[in-house]
Amino acid sequence: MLQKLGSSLRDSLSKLKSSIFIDETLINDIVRDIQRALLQSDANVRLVLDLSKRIKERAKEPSPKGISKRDYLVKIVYEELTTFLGEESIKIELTKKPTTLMLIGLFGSGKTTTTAKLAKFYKKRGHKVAVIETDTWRPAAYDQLQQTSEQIGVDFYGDKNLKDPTQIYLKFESQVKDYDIVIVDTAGRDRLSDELVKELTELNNAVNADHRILILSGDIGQGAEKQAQMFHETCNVTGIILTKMEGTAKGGGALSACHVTGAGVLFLGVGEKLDDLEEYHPQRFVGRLLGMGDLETLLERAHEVINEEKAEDLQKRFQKGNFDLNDLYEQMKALKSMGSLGKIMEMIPGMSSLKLPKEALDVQESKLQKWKYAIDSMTPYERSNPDCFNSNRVDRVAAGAGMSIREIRDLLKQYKQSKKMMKMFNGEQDVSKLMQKMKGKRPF
Ligand SMILES: Nc1nc2c(ncn2[C@@H]2O[C@H](COP(=O)(O)OP(=O)(O)O)[C@@H](O)[C@H]2O)c(=O)[nH]1
Ligand SMILES: [Mg+2]
Repeated sequence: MLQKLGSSLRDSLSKLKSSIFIDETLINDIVRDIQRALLQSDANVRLVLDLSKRIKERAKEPSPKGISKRDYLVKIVYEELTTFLGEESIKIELTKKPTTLMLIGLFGSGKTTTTAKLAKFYKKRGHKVAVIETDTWRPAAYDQLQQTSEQIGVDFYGDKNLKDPTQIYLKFESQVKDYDIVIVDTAGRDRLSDELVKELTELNNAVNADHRILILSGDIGQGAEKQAQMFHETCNVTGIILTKMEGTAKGGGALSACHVTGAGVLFLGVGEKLDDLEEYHPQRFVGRLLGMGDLETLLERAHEVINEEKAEDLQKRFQKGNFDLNDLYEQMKALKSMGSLGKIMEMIPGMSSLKLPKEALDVQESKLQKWKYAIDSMTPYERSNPDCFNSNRVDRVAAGAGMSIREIRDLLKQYKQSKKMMKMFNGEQDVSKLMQKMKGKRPF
């Protein structure tokens, strides 16, 4: 996500890290790089100039005791960029039952898709979710949401025969009382026309939603500011979700533009699939952009896919030090269901700065697939006792899996490395120390 912005920002930070003298010329240079990177991401010029001024001013402060000037500057850049792109994470509070969310926005911004993504997000967390389709403008919305709801397993409400959104909502209002969360999808237009304003105002009065969430496409860049203000006047927007953030170079501009409107960004849409939704945490996000890795997000995601029981079980096994090939297999499966390796790599400290080419990542994915075959070809005893492998066993597994001996040996090597990593994870509670240890190590 925002690869270009990320790599330009990382480049300017490495300039900082590798320079011998930290003087005004260097600081100006770095600030100019950051400006360029943000402007290319369609950030507003005035905001970028403000940011530059703050960085330069703070750079004049003497660095606190025990911190080098260089590290202090990295910290300043990190903090100022975080403020620029959102400051604090905000969350949708689920204070009452049902908590109602109404999603609004223009045509094609991603309302219906995001309705389904949110439904899945909350269902996964154990909430009882209902969705209501009130878009009578685009009949396809009904089928689209009905199908995805079925796929996710949440209850869908809608009526194709009614033409008035408010009427549709009122028809189902009493039926959705017992849900934890009700998500109302609405119709858009290609601009905020009088007709849409009238429709939304009426619906908004009827729904009286706890959260009115504006869906904006990230590719409108700084245009987000104006759109957010206009929708705010109509519906008093409580939060924003930026979609299509994975494919646009303008995401940085969109994020900073949302921030100035005062309505915080709740989530980012990062793909067309139902799982492509991320909670937005500005600090972690900037950490990722700057290549500091994001252990927390990674662990959060890992937690979701390996169910709790299994996670506990795995953790216990790691602690006892009897991590075997069965566990490696589970770990690989979990990694696969977390999404593409590329996305995961971005979150592991130290990995993002490796700048692995796309082809290398593809190879890794196919390697995982092969290793799966290999592990399948082993006997249960071998899986639980990987140390038993001699050349006979390696030969047999290679033949069984249709792989070369070298590939099997690679797998066993990988197993040993993972085991070592796991030991490290266990012993170390302090994240910064952990990051130190992980530097230069590659889990895959
Ligand atoms: N790449 C990408 N596409 C998205 C994302 N969110 C929505 N879309 C696509 O944007 C298009 C419009 O989405 P839709 O939900 O129908 O928009 P609506 O008119 O606001 O309801 C669809 O093709 C979606 O698949 C996203 O986060 N990333
Ligand atoms: Mg729609």
